[in-house]
Amino acid sequence: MNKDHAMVNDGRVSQENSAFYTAYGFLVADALLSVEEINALRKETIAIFRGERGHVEGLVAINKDESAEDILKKYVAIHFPHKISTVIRDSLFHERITGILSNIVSPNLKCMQSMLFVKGPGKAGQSWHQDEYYIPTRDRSLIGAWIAIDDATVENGCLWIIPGRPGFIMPRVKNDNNEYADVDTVDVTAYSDQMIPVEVRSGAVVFFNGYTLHSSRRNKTTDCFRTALVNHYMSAESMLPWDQDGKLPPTEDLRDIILVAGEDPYAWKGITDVNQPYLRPEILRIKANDL
Ligand SMILES: O=C(O)CCC(=O)C(=O)O
Repeated sequence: MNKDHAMVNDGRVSQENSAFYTAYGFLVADALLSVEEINALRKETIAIFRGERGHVEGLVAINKDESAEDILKKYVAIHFPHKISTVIRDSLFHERITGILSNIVSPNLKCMQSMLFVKGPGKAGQSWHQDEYYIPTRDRSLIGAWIAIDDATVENGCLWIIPGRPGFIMPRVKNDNNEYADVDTVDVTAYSDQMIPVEVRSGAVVFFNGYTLHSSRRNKTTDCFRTALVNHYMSAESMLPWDQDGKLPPTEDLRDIILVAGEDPYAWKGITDVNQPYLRPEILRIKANDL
């Protein structure tokens, strides 16, 4: 594996980048967003968690005197912030991001999910998983665009990736590692010498495939947040049989999507608006009831 081929320079995907993504399931684009764009996202994050952009299920009433830091420290993440924030919604269309996605996924692209992580000091991370376990696409085109709003380091809980894409969804087992918030995980002991931390500077974007094993560890700092916005995309040619683990009625093609590039071959089906923003529970129990 030539790690240099993971780096997308100046937003332009080279042949080496494409081959690397196909083989190893991730790419990193440094400085893809400008300082101004990152500052706007940072400001918006505070407004969203203050409840100033609209209702978020689970967000507690805000005491107006509380500092932004004290408010953010209470939470880990909000799912679907793009439903209430135009700044986050605009980020889905970021040209340098969709340019890369058009190259490695499809010129026709839709987004079905956003997640805004704050992960303050001491907060646990996300256990090993493959995103396609949660968000099934029919053509395995799912991809996360993970925008570093703060610098992400090993200490504050950056992403970890196991390069390579297992060609199948790995079974989930009980998690007993307190680095992670979740009750379940993937048993990755066979890959323990292959895990790499993806340390990036604010403004970088990490792209990872829905089959790529990834996780993030506890934020071990006492004073740093690790804020990141993750937008999930897939090819518009594929249907999306996603019922959110039974939260939504079973469907062969969830149409709560936003077309961000190209054409939507299923446009005739129309669009729905069923997902609403909610606070990610600190301990995630999705699909893990029997563990
Ligand atoms: O940012 C994190 O801590 C985890 C992100 C993640 O697992 C995901 O986007 O699928």
